[in-house]
Amino acid sequence: MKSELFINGAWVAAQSGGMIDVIDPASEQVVHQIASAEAADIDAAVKAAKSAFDAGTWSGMTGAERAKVLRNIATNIEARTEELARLEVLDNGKPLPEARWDIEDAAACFNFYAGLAEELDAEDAQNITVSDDRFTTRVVKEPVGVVGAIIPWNFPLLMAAWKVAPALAAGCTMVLKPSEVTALTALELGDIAQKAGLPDGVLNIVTGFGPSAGQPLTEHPDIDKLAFTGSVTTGSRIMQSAAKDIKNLSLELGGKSPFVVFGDSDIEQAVEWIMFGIFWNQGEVCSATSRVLVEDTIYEKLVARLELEARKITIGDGMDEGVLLGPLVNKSQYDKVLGLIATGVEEGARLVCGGAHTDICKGYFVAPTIFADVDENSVIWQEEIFGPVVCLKSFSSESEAVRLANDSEFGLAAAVMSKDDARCERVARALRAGIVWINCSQPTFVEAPWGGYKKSGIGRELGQWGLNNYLETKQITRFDDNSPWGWYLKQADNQTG
Ligand code: TXE
Repeated sequence: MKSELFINGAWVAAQSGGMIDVIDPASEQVVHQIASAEAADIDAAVKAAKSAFDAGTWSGMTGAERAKVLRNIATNIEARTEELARLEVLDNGKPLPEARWDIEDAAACFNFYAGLAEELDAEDAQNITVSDDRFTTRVVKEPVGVVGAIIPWNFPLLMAAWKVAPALAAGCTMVLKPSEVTALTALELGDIAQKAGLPDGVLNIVTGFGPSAGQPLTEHPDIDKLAFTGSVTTGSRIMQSAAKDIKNLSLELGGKSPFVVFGDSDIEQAVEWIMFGIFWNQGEVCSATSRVLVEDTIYEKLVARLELEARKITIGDGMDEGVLLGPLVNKSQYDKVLGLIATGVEEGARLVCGGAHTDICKGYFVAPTIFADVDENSVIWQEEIFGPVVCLKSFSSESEAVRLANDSEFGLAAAVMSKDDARCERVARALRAGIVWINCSQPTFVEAPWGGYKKSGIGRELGQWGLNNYLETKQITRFDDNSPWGWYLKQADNQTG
C-alpha cells in the first residue's frame, strides 16, 4: 500500500511529515497511514503539472499517442482488479462484488476516453462557414491546461477515473486530491499510470484534508480548471475560490433523487429497483433514489413487500461472501446517518424497519432503513442522507407525483416506473433532473452524460460531455483574399479627404 504523495513522477513524504490514519470501517481498526499534504506540497504538485503542461510532453502529443497510454492504464487496472477491489473494500467498506464493478468500470472509462482522444485528431481543424467568404475560419479543440481535481470517498477509484481519463485524453495535466477517507486506490493509480508510460508531472496525486490540502489547490493561481465531486457546502466554497481567478469549473454535487412508481407497475420489479436504488453501495451514492413516490392504489402493498425484502439483506464486512450491505465509510458519516434517522422519527415519519445495526459489535453498520408516510416538508424528505435510508410517500395523480418529485433543491437523477410508455415519457420530460431512468434506477454508462440540475451541480461528466469539460475551443480565422480589405483605410481616406 502506498502512503506518500506522487509528485512529478516520484513518491515523496509530505513536507510537514504529517500523516492521516486509514481506518477499516468494518473493524474500526487503523490499517495504514497516508501523507497529509499541505499548501507547500500542493504548490510543488501544481508546479510539476504546470511544467509538464508547458513542456508539451503530453499536451503536444497526438490524440492517438495519448490513447496508447490511456489503454495501457486500462490494461494495468484490469490486471490488478482483485487487488484494487480489496483495497477499496478495506478503505470504503463496500461489498467486494460491488468493488469489482467499480474497478472494471474505471478500466472501461480509460478505454472509452482513449477512443475519444483518437477522435480528437480527426475532429481537429474543422472549417466552419462564416458570413464573409474572403475569410476562412476553423475551430480547434485544445486542452484547458492544469486541472485540479477533488474527489469524494464513495467510489474512490471510479471517481478518480471519471476525472483523470477525460482530462488526460484532452491533453491536460493535473493534480488529483482524493478524499482523505479513501485514498488507497487513487495512490495506486499513480503507479499504474507511470508504468503505463505517462510522462512525469502529468498526473500528480496528493492526499490530504479538505481545508489544508483541497483549499490551497482550489486557490492556486496556476490551476486553470477545477473539477469537483462532493457535498454542496464544499462545492459552494470551491466555486467561491474559482471566482477569484475566473477558473473554469465543473461540479457534481449531492442529490435527493425521486423514484415515481405508478399503480400499474409490477410490484416485484418495483421493489427490486427501489432496493437497488437506495441500498447498493450502502446508499452512499449521489444519484440514490432516496425519495420514493408510490401511487396510493399499491402503496401499502409495496411498503410491505419492500420491508420483507429489506430485512433479508445480509449486512457485514464487505470482504465476506454473500454480504450485500457493508459498513458506512466512517464514524462521521455513521453519526450523520443515525442522526437523520432519529430526526425522521422525531418528525413523525413511520419507521418501518432499520436504524443502527448492533448485531455486529464493531464497525459503522446501519441496517436498511425504510420510512413510510414521510412529510414532504420534513428534513428526511428534503436533505441528502447518503446512507441506506429510503423515504416513501403516496400520491394520487400524475401531476401530484411530478410536483412532489420536483420539490427539491437538487436535480441530479430521477426514476419513473409504469407500464404506460406514453406516461413514462411525459413524466421523464417533466422531471427536473439531469438523468432520468424509466422502469429502472441507477444504470450508468460511460457513453452517456452525467450531472445535475439545480444544486446538484454544473456541467456534465462522462461521454463526449466529459471530454469537453477539459477542452478549450479556439477559432482560427484567416483572411484569404489577395485584394486589400479596404474598410479601415477607406474610412481614414474619407475622413482626411
Ligand atoms: O464531503 P466533502 P464529506 C455528501 C454526502 C455526505 C456529505 C459530507 O451527503 O454526507 O457530502 O461528506 C474535499 N476545499 N457527499 O464531508 O467535504 C475533501 O477532502 C477543497 C456527496 O466527505 O464535500 C474530499 O476530497 N476541498 C458526494 C472532497 O472535498 C475540500 C460524495 C469531498 O468532501 C474542502 C461525498 C475545501 N474547503 C459526499 N473541504 C457526491 N456528490 O457523490 C473538503 N474538501
